Amino acid sequence: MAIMSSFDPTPADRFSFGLWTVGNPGRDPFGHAVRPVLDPCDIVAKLGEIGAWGVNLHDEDLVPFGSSAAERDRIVGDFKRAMADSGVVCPMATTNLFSQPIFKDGAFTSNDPAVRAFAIRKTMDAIDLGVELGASTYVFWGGREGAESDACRDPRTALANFRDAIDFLCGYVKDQGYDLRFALEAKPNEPRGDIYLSTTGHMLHFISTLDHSEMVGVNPEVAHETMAGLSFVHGVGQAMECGKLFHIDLNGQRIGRYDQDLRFGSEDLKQAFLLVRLLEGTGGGARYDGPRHFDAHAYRTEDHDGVWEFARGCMRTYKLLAARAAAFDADPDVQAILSGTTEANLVDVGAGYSAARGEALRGLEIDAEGLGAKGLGYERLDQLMVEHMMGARG
Ligand code: GLT
Ligand code: MN
Ligand code: MN
Repeated sequence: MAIMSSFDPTPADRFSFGLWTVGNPGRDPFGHAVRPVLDPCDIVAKLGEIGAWGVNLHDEDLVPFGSSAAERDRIVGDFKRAMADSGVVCPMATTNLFSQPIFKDGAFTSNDPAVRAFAIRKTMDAIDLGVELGASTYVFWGGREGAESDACRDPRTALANFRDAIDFLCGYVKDQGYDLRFALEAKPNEPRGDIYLSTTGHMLHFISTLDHSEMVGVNPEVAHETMAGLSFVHGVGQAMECGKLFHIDLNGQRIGRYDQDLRFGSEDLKQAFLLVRLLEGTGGGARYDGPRHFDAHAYRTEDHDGVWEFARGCMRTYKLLAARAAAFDADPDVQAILSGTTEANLVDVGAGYSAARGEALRGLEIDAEGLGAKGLGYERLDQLMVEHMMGARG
């Protein structure tokens, strides 16, 4: 029997993969599929075997578009048996609102009310499917909700229609009595020239305008914020700070490229380290306790063995980084540098303005020149981080 290393995944790690990720046959805009399409039941069995906890899906990943009610029930029945046999659960589901030609100019934001109605109705059915499989998070990625020529639509109208759709669907979930939360996923572009609500920050504000904002959070993706050249760690931190990190899409991405969806940690290892440190809470603050979902796929060079190598790699890298983050934060040299950075306010600004506190601030003796001249030790801190990541310490 193979000896388990502590970096081998177990269901307790809450790692999940979409059917569309490990099931990706390697098609791209320039080339055909390079791997046979896998049966969803076989994917679930294999995920269980390699230590994954969950499987996520779009409606159409499981039930082909246009299936009859009887076909749907048979397919879903088989899939539920495969889940039960493997012990793999379905924590998240979503709707495919981008593949069918009807969605070529958007779904919830289409100018055509018949397209918008079709999209909402499709989502209601897909929510039923997700709940039937046990999902507690429902993702909305509006891949086609955008434009190439902005002359086609006032962006304010698009946002109003998007809001109406989400409000309506929140109402549906409540009316059905489902225990389900929504997670909105931002992306700046691709497949549209520009996509509405392009970053996690845009999403967070949009959520505050919803009728049932308490049941809606975000599903940030590494690749999507990185494409825009933004700090993923800052976006995730903002979502965590306001209690809105409901789900997360982990993968690898280089700035300035198309949406690469690479193996987690395979690019920008330092950002990946800082992200895992934030999610695991080793540097302080609450730990994220939701699913660790890998929205990524194997290189097009791979056969199915390579796909499972890819999946193991995502999970092992996460656990390796978590261990490295814990060692970094336990390092006394790191603590010595960080100890001066988070002291309490000299006057209790968090308690709000009062004339007395304003006066107290004015009365403080502050050595502006001395503070400006003081070195902060961040070069050493960053080098310590690099050395921990490379296994040279701890
Ligand atoms: C699609 C997209 C992902 C989304 C998925 C959910 S589908 O693969 O690139 O980022 O998370 O709809
Ligand atoms: Mn994603
Ligand atoms: Mn992506």
